[in-house]
Parts: sequence; structure tokens; C-alpha cells
Amino acid sequence: MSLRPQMTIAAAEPEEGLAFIQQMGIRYVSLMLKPEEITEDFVKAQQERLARYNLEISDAFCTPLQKNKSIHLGLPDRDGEIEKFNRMLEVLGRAKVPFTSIAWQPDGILRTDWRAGAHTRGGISMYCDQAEVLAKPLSAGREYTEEEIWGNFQYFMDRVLPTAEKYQVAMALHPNDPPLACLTGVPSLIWNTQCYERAFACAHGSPLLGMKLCVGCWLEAGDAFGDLMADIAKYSAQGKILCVHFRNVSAPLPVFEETLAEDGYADMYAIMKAFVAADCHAVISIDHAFRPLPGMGGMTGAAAYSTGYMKGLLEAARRELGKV
Ligand SMILES: [Mn+2]
Repeated sequence: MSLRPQMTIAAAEPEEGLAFIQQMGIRYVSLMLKPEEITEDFVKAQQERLARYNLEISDAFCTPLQKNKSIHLGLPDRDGEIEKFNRMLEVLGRAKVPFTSIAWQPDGILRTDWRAGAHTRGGISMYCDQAEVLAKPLSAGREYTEEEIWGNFQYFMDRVLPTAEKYQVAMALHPNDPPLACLTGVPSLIWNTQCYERAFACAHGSPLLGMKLCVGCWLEAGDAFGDLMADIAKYSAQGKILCVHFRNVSAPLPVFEETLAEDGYADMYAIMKAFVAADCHAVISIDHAFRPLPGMGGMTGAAAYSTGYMKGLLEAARRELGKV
């Protein structure tokens, strides 16, 4: 199987959550680690616990290291943070976890707010109005230049690629979300496909820098990001896609809300068929779910419906294209 459905969990996921994931026919989990959990013993214990539910860690990440202000903005303490990142690569490599995630957005995902939208039937999902997001104040005290941000990325790559190579752990680079050229005074690294080409060049074409192809981000920017179908074919053929975020939105910017796959503006079945036709070899997840309802199984419960729907589209696409 070239596309492997996955769900994201924290190490604190209860046993019944793991059983629920197993019963959904999911084999792979993306493991969210807290900084203090990045040790060989901890990851090994997680692997053993997950194995009891026939689950495997397809990748792992640590949010404070994935979205790190000091590294992204080149603050005085960045070398210490990069050292922590390298230590994470070593721990993951020794545990045979094949990749981790990076997203060059020191302020994380920017949205207007969470709200029940026109398409969510009362579900609380993320809503984004470009005018409101662009009006947010400077987040880092001053405006940064594009060259500074790319220089910081190059500095990071030069210091982590040797460790990534030594331990054979790849990095999946996620676009800035929303994919706008500059947010809160900080230029975005990845807001169209040309940016990806520049990032890959910073890694000297190393296979250890790959892509987290977030369909949601491509759809948020519309044609301004790139030709989604062509990019799926191109980057699948290059083996650059390590992970797919299978997410729909109501419309391209300037205003969108995050929707169920079947409710947004894109034809998600056509997109799934493009990944299957391209023999994309990657894990695939729904990215974001609606906010969990109390008593309904937390994030795993909230993600279950959309994950099942995604699996259905994948199964249908494989049958239609004769790739079962
Ligand atoms: Mn995403």
C-alpha cells in the first residue's frame, strides 16, 4: 500500500483510544512528543505499548521544536534549540522512526478564530479572514526580511542535515498556514511551490528534506500556491511527499472555514485519485478535526468520522484505478 492512513496521537492517548484506532483499521500513528518525552526509553516504551494494538509510529514530532521562534527568527539562543532538535533526530533514528515534521511558522497556524461556520452544522472549526489576520500586530517586536528568514532556514539546515543523515531521519516541511507572503511582520517560508524548490535547494537536494503536502494549505491559497494536481504528480514522482494532509476548506482566501472533506469547495475524491494514480508513497491524515465535543472521545473521537471518510475515498480510488 503506497498511501497509509494515519492518526495523530499524544503519548497520553488512553488505552481505549488505541483500541478505537486499531478497530478503525488504522496501522500508523503520528506521535506528538513533549520535550521531556524525547528519550530513547520513552519512545521505546511507546512503541511497545502501541504494538499491543498493532500500531506503529510512522513519524513523531515535538511542537516546540517544530515551530520554534528562536530557530526561525535567529534569536541568541537558537544554537541550544538546534542542539535539542538534533538530539530528537538521534532519539528517533535509534528508534527507527523514519521522519519528523517542521513548519517554519513561529506563531503557529494563524486564524481569525474558532467558530461554527456556514458549513459545519454547529461544529466548531477554524475560520480565517485574510483582512483580520493581516491586521494582527507584529509578533516579534519588529519586521523581519525575507532574506533573514531564509538565512535562518539555511543556518538550521546546515546544522541538522548531518545529524539527519547520520541517523536517517527525514524532515517533512509543512507550508505556512495560511499561505500568505508575510504574517505579523514575519515573512513566510513556504507559501507557494516555488518556495518549496528554494527550500529543497537549501538542503542541496537531500532526500532527508521532504514535504508535508497539506492539501488544506494548497486549497486555502487556490491557484496562488500552485497547480495542486500537477504538484501531486510531480512531487510523488520525486519521492518528496512524506505525509499528506487531506483537508478541505469552504473557499480559497480571502475568507475560508475548515469543513468536512465532503463540504468544502474542492473535489476531494478527484484529489485522492490523483495521489493514488501517482503512486504517492506517504502517510495520509485528515490534518484538523472540528473541536471535540465533551464526552465524545477527545481529539481521536473528533477525528474518527473524517478519517473513516478519507479511508472510504482511498478505497474507492484504489478500486476505480485498479490499484487494490
Ligand atoms: Mn496541514
